[in-house]
Amino acid sequence: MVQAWYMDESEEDPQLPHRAEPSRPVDLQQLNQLGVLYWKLDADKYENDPELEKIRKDRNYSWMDIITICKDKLPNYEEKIKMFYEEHLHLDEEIRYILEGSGYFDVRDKEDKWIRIFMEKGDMITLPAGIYHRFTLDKKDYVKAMRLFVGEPVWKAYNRPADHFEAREQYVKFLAQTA
Ligand code: KMT
Ligand code: NI
Repeated sequence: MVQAWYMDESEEDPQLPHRAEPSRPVDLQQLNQLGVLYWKLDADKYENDPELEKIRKDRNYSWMDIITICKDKLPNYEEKIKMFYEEHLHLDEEIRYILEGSGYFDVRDKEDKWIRIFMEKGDMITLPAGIYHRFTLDKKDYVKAMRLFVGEPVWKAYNRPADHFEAREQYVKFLAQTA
């Protein structure tokens, strides 16, 4: 089961859960309506997993690498952490599969409210092109994730506002035609 919820408005440490009170959980159907896809896999067998291979084949996720995000392992850690948490979009899907550790992906809903998605070992997610989002580690300060891409990766992030891009316009249209 995906673990997601609406966030509170507090300006406190972003690495805290920030669950709205009273709690407003978000289910997979709500995420799907935002164009967010989610799978639960067995991360212990990521090197040889027919389920993962099927997803990659079906969705053309031909490219992949593995990134470890923690102070000691990621070059320019502080700078990257800051970038990840700036609200931004990409012109392509953002696809992540958590192999170890955990973190939060935050996405904007249709009313521009933040939904926080807790991602831990075995969780795989696709954020659609054009969705405003951000990422932070949680208080455990560690994640190892597979990054996938359709063809050669483009890491370029456009911080909000970035509404004039075709990918954004397409995404806004997509939102308008789902329930
Ligand atoms: C991104 O683009 O936000 C990242 O690669 C960081 C998250 S990977 C768990
Ligand atoms: Ni991103």
